[in-house]
Amino acid sequence: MSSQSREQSQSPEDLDPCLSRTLLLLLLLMALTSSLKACLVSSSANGSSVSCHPPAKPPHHLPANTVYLAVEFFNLTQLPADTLQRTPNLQELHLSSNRLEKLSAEFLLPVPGLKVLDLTRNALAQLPPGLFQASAALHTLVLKENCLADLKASWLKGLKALTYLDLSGNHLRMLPAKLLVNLTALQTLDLGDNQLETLPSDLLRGPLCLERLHLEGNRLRALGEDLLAPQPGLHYLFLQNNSLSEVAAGAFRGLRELDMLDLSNNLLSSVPAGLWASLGQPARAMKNGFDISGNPWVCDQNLNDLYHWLVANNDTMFSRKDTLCAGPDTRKGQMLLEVARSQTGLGDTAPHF
Ligand SMILES: *[C@@H]1O[C@H](CO)[C@@H](O)[C@H](O)[C@H]1NC(C)=O
Ligand SMILES: *[C@@H]1O[C@H](CO)[C@@H](O)[C@H](O)[C@H]1NC(C)=O
Ligand SMILES: *[C@@H]1O[C@H](CO)[C@@H](O)[C@H](O)[C@H]1NC(C)=O
Ligand SMILES: *[C@@H]1O[C@H](CO)[C@@H](O)[C@H](O)[C@H]1NC(C)=O
Ligand SMILES: CC(=O)N[C@H]1CO[C@H](CO)[C@@H](O)[C@@H]1O
Repeated sequence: MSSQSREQSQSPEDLDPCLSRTLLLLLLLMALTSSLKACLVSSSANGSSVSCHPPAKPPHHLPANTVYLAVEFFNLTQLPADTLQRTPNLQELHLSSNRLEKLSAEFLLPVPGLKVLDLTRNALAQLPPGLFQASAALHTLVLKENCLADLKASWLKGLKALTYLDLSGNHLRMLPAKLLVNLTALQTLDLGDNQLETLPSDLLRGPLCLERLHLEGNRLRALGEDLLAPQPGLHYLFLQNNSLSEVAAGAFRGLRELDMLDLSNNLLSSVPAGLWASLGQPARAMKNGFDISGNPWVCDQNLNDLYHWLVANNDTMFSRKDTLCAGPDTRKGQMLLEVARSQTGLGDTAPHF
């Protein structure tokens, strides 16, 4: 059997398909590697989409009808000044994961129809004033994970249609009061993972209907009465991972639409009575949940108002097991919700003060 099969495998009739299979594989491999070295270009009725990632080389020539351009993961420190000169129809530009330090003020002038600009993970420490003077169509601007430390309101001039602004993961310590004053269409603002210690109290005057506000991962210590007042339509509010120890009694007063609130990992030991009145049951269901875990709650009678609110809203409470009392000594380590149940007469055991 074995000698026969060896004989067979050496016969010319069997060598042929074997060789051609190897050749085919080789050709396929060559085609694959060469296609990896070129940008992907696809066309549709709307125009061309060009997508470049290493090991391809950044593109030299772009089709004049390019509507979508991605040049990502190249570590480019700069772009040729005329990059967009011959692509007047461009709608989306994705430049994430390069090392861009600067953009010229004229960079976006040739592309007034641009709707999306993604500059995630670059090295921008500032933007040139006037960058967006012709960007009246831009609705999404992502500047996440750059080196912005000090914003100027004038940088954003011209962004009449902006609905989504992501400034997370920068080095922001302060914000100018009028930063958003003309961004009337803004729906999502992400300021998470910066170094903000305070916010201008009128920061949110400007947008007519903000829906999502990300402030998590900063160094905020207090939340005042005024900040959120101009945004009664807010649906999502993220304040986790700050240093909040004080929240004003009226801080959430206007928020009649809130579906989600994250206050976890702060320094709250108590909150004023009345804070929760406009949130959750019976006013409305905070349907996407709330999280107050990771705070050093002092579970005494000062939390009575919170106890009642918690019991009424227990269905959408996140991280119950991590929402614990840090004091007084007799309650240390107990679950806040259990204490709330016992204090409102709903628990199995009802130790009173
Ligand atoms: C073409 O543009 C229209 C309108 O902007 C859009 O709805 C459609 O999805 C686009 N088609 C492609 C293939 O990008
Ligand atoms: C970009 O830099 C990263 C980190 O230094 C490196 O891992 C990656 O290979 C670089 N990419 C290119 C295309 O040079
Ligand atoms: C807002 O718009 C007004 C009116 O067009 C203009 O005078 C002002 O400079 C703008 N402010 C900012 C910060 O863009
Ligand atoms: C909060 O901070 C912790 C520790 O610094 C981190 O592990 C976690 O991912 C952060 N969570 C959010 C939601 O930012
Ligand atoms: C999920 C959950 O525990 N829901 C409870 C909320 O509180 C009411 C009344 O106290 C209970 O009936 C629910 O089961």
